[in-house]
Amino acid sequence: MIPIPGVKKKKIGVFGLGVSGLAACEALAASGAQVFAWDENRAAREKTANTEYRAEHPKEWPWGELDALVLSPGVPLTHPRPHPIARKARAEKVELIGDVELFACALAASETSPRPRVVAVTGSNGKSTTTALIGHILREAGFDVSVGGNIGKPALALEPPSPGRVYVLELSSFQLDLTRSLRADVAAMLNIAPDHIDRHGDLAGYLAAKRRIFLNQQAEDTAIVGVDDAWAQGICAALCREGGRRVIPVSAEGALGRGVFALKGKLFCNLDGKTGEAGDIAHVAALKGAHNWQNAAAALAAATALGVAPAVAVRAMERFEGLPHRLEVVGRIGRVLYVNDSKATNADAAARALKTYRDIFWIAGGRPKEGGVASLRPLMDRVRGAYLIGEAAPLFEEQLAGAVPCAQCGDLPAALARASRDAAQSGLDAPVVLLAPACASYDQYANFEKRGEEFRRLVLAAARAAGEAA
Ligand code: UMA
Repeated sequence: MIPIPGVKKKKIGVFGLGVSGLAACEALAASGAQVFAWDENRAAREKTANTEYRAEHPKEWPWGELDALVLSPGVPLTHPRPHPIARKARAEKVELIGDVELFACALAASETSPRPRVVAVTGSNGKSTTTALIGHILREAGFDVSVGGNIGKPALALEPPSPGRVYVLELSSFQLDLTRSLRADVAAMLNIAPDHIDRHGDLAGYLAAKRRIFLNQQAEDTAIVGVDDAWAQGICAALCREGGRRVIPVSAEGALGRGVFALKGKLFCNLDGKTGEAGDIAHVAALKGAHNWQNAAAALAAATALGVAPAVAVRAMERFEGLPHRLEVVGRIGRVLYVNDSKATNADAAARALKTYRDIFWIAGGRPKEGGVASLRPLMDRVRGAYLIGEAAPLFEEQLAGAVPCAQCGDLPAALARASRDAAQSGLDAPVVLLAPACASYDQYANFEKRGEEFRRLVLAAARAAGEAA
């Protein structure tokens, strides 16, 4: 847990008692603050029953004396409309912050020497893999590393600052919206695809939130920016114009005059006027696909910014095992390969998964995002059948009509059974049953992890029944 200096005897509200809210309560209380906590969900409130921050309705809070309100990232700040608690805080002139802001303040106040450093990663897709990969490379290179943020472990639940420690944080646009003091020694923005527009109002709002990752950077800091989409290119150009930090462009689509790039799985660095090959990751199972090469290029740029030799970083990548729910190879039954990409919660992420394989029996659906899967029609030559589930199923069938045979399956177990049967009977050499929903999970699951876990559990049970080791 990270102690937070300067909050002793301060009165601080915490709204939302999920993992990040509870970590904030814990860190604030342990640092001497008086915490006022609440969550709209009774079960979440009950978790505070035997603590010094026992949940108390905000109507009872001493609003006039509150120094700040820590809002969970899932609580609407501005859109589709501000949550009443955010409106109340603004009316009472109480500052709204997130757990990452408390982390940033704690780090800024830390007297640890040499000071701990922060690598922060954002982007629409690939940020968890890149965050984990950077953590893995730095650990293998001998750094004392602590990995957290949106990837799962809340920033305030990480180990306290120690000399030379490197914090590698995945930051979502929701978290960045609630953070103003973070100074990232290395900040990476991988790519932009319209996502979470409902929460940011429009694309401009989403871009503005993402750009906050570069706030407070200084001359010796590094900004790493993916330049494979027009929006991120715009941000890269603006950062270069602004000056004040080192900017490293990264790409997986072509050679760069300056920057770090991947060509067919080979990684190259050109940071000092000459291009050098850092190594080849085409054979690394956990980094399959062009999108992962972009992640790897960004991770290589981050590692070199902290002084790791490019060849050392690439050797570490070869031992990277990947993350669950991100193109996770669950196993094989007969000739059929099963891949869990439950984290593909939007069309852009699903496109990356579809581009990685051929002869795909594709399970998609859930709660649809704006635009649905219309943009995926050009990839349907790789897909043998689409097995549709959840609220999105009728819309997706309409959008994919004529491009691929679609089956309305209702839920994941039914879709998996049907896709497995069709894949096994297809006579193809290497069919792939791929869960890449292009949707949020909330219509049928608590989160994308639960959805991916059910897929994995069902596949492993089927493998056992078939007498295979998966
Ligand atoms: N709540 C309310 N009222 C609301 C909304 C939420 O009371 O209007 C309460 C809920 O009842 C619940 C709590 O707030 O008890 C949930 O909080 P939360 O979902 O905002 O967050 P945490 O459990 O603290 O998890 C958050 C991130 N969640 C979100 O951003 C939605 C986690 O990212 C992150 O791993 C965790 O902090 C640790 O940093 C998840 C995520 O889905 C994986 N992120 C999005 C994404 O990746 O696309 C941004």
